Amino acid sequence: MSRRALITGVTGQDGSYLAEYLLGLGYQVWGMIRGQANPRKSRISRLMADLSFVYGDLMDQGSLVSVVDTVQPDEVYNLGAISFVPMSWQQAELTTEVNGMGVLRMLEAIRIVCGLDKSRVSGGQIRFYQASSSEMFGKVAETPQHETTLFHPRSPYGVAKTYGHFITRNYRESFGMYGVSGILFNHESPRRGPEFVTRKITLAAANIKLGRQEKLYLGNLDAVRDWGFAGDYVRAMHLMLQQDQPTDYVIGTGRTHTVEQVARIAFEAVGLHWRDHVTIDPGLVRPAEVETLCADPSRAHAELGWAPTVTFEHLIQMMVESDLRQSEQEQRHADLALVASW
Ligand code: NDP
Ligand code: GDR
Repeated sequence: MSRRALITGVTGQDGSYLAEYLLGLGYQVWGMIRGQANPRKSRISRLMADLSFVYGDLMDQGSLVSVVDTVQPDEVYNLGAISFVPMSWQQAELTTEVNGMGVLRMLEAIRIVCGLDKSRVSGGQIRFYQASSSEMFGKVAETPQHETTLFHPRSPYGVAKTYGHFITRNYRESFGMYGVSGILFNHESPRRGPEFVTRKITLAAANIKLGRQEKLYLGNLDAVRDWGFAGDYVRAMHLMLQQDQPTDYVIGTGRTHTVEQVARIAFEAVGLHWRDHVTIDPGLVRPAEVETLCADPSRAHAELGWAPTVTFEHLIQMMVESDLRQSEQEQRHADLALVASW
């Protein structure tokens, strides 16, 4: 019988790549969706026929028990979150509830469905993956960051993720649960939300090239990140749940670039110079910034055999090309609509 995976956050960037990847491996994949107008189909439209859906929300304990009971998964991937860091200052309590308490609720749902029976929980019947984040390192204690680097989160998002990280470890230590946290560094793709800096820049480069946007407003151009390709990172999530012993892993490329370098490469890809189009907006600078992040993924290399396949330059070019295609298509539709209205 094929294995069953439950994914929260299936409508997000990572959820869509993970669902695709697991379907390719022959899994039965269930996506947890929430709210009235869901699923948001933009990222998973091609997978709709192959996915199954269950309704639940990380804010609602009862719904999670029902979801786990219905799906009876072998593996649970908890990717659902409020993932945009600036929003976490505007909605700190909600972010804490979803990103922090939501993890506890899902762990409890697994425990309840397993009948609070320690042997069933620890017997590997349900393996749990928690989407932890390099944002937990925040004001970094050392560079590069590895699995034992001290955490110093700088946003309500990072603080909530740190709770989720430790409660996952605690359930592993308390109940013998197979629960792991992937401490993932920034990963991007053409499916990245337009609010995140790489996609904001690649979309703007495409739109400016096509005359559909005038300026690009950015915050801290000096921020340093370790950016990789989301498609590579979901392979690591799956590998983490296939090990004999559960443990946490740092996933990143070990290479860093600045926001300014993203802008330079993206605008060069459309034959423009970023300085001619970018304006600094101090309002986009965060109350407490994470200045620099760089992964040490050596444990993942050694134990999971995982390595990234897409370089930073290729990633940004891939995103610009996709945004050019999308922007051209939107322009054609707008032109057709104009003609039709004459
Ligand atoms: P996205 O923002 O693209 O997706 C977030 C998902 O969470 C959406 O599917 C959203 O569903 C869902 N969600 C939001 N609130 C709830 C809720 N209350 N209950 C259930 N689901 C909810 O994020 P990514 O795909 O980029 O990231 C996936 C996970 O990995 C997140 O937890 C993120 O914090 C973490 N992470 C991401 C990194 C990255 O660089 N991308 C790096 C490190 C960690 P809906 O469609 O209903 O809004
Ligand atoms: P991040 O990603 O906060 O690292 O969180 P984001 O792309 O939002 O910011 C990266 C860096 O770029 C700087 N920056 C800007 N950011 C945005 N969004 N918009 C701007 O205009 C801008 N100008 C400069 C930021 O200050 C920051 O330093 C992402 C999310 O996916 C999290 O969910 C995840 O946990 C972490 O990555 C790892």
